[in-house]
Amino acid sequence: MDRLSPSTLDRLSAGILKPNYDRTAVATGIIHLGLGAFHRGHQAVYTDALLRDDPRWGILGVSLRSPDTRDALQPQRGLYSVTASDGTGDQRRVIGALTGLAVAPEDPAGLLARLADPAVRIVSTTVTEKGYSHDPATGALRADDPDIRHDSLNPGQPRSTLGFIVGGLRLRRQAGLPPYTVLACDNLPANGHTLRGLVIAFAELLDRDLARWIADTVRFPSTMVDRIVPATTDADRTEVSAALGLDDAWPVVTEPFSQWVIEDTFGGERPAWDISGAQFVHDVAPFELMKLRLLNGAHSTLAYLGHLMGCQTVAEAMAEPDLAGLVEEMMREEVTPTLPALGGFDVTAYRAALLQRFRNPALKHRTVQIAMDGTQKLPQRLLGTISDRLARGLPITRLALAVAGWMRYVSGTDEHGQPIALRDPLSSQLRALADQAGPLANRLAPALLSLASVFGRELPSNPRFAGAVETALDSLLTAGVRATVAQTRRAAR
Ligand code: CS2
Repeated sequence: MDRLSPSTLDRLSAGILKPNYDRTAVATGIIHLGLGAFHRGHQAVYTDALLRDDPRWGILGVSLRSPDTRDALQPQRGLYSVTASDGTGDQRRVIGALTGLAVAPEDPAGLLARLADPAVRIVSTTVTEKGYSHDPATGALRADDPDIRHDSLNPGQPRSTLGFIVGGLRLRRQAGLPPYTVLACDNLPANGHTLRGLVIAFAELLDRDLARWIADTVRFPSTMVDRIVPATTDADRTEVSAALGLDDAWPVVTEPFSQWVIEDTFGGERPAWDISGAQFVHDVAPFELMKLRLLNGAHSTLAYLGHLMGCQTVAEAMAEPDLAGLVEEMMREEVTPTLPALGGFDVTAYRAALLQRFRNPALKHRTVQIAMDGTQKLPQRLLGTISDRLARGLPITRLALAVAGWMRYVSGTDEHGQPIALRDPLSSQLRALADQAGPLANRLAPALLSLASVFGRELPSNPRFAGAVETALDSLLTAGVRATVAQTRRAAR
């Protein structure tokens, strides 16, 4: 089969949308750090839809680690397909928004030079939670992070997200150019505000005047991003290529739903992403809190408890009646009352739509993918909700089980004694704590709660929280996951 590329686009199967603009006229106005499936299935799609009207916003897609995406997409000159599937039908579209592909470690100085190009007015990020070199419990910079240490000593050859963002701004300031707007697109609370604090803290390690210039001139709008985009599998490649009639080495397979809410505080011109369906608002916080706590909180709960029950995918976890019931009740009874009111927004319909999205049989979203990096995800997904409820004297039964599910998961073996492969930046620390504590809840729970970068200092010393988590973990370890989920549902009613 021929490869998808500009010269084969005419041979695409009928019914597949393709770029409706002249790609050779598209300039690079955005540099995106973190060229994963999520960016390609979300922000790049919104951008693709406006390039015919405004070709200034092509995207240079940068991978910060692996060359895999560049290697797959370079022969396709950046073209790839996005398939949106709800289980009954597929919509396919070829995206042409990537004007270039780069692998940062191959030429860090070259990337800094690109960042200094005045035509680039936005630098966006999807580098996952752990890509911000911060302490998830507090949002503070981890100055002892090896990449941060390296970048503060070698600012001309950075490795980290912060090193590149600050390095590019430094060159622009030296050249007397205006800065770019920095657009965080990861699932972090107040992601723009958090990234701003980290960028300034890192810049302070290099040059106080630069840090002040950044604080005074650079804009960091916060965003709420939402689309479920599982990692691409070989089966996806085969199926998509057959449907396209052309070989696509790295297609994106996702759901029809997509949402992007952006704080409208750009430093200069910005793409009219609202024309392609994004929402520019004054304050993203209520949208962000709702999404992180309802969608991502439920996702992590389904991932840990579901994986322990033997479910490979979110859809399989949703087919477990007690688990699906527990998650629905947790969202309705425990999470929703902590959310600020969003005028005119129907949160009941939002929850129902989420459960429907989780059931999407076409997605095959693996529980292990969502379970990874739990230490970076728990604070904004579950612990913030728990703190809010404790402060109001409200019960946390189901949320505590979700946290205990994470503890059971990171303890290292499943109910059949099989090892669970842990993927987390703190995995060696987790393993050591779990090994030392052994499989006893009254040792394992306090050991894991001592991780201040995840739980902070206040929460673990709250006896209601510590007690609820330990009780749930004890039940998971002694009665098993299935029985505990069913029992917790009854107890929480
Ligand atoms: C998921 C998210 O992998 C995960 O942890 O919870 O990537 C989720 O699919 C997206 O946030 C949906 O917008």
